[in-house]
Amino acid sequence: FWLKFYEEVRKLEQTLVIIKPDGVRRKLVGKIIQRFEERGLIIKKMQQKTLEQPLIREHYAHLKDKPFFDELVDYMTSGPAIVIILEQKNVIQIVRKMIGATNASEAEPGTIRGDFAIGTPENVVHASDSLESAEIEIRRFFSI
Ligand code: IDP
Repeated sequence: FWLKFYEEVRKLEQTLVIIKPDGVRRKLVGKIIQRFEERGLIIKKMQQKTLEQPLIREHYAHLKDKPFFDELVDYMTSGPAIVIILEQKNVIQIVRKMIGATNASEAEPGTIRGDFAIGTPENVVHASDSLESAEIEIRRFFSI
């Protein structure tokens, strides 16, 4: 029993999700969280906070040379966001599929962006895209 239990627990993965300021402003928090719960994903931590500029500049450092970088930083720091750690088997890939493509025009209906987003940078949610970035982002946004 214990060996099986240990093996099941070991397979669990965690990802970092952010309901971005437009999602909070538009009161979509309940609907978005409901989707994750209905899918069977476990909320390990959840906190509302207004994200600080240096944190967001670090988080989006890979985009710092893009023409929309300043607009992106202003948007992400424009009001309260909800940061969430979700846990489940294969949760990183599952949540990336659930949020849909970055650009609203390419996001499939049924995905969070496909149902709620109209453009960029305001695309409602963020989710980690790999095991490596999930670990970094969980530490970054929860300082653990
Ligand atoms: P992701 O959020 O789907 O992982 P990234 O390419 O890492 O996609 O982009 C990060 C965020 O930057 C996007 O979620 C969006 O808010 C913003 N963004 C991406 N491309 C554009 C753009 O062409 N114009 C404005 N904002 C953009």
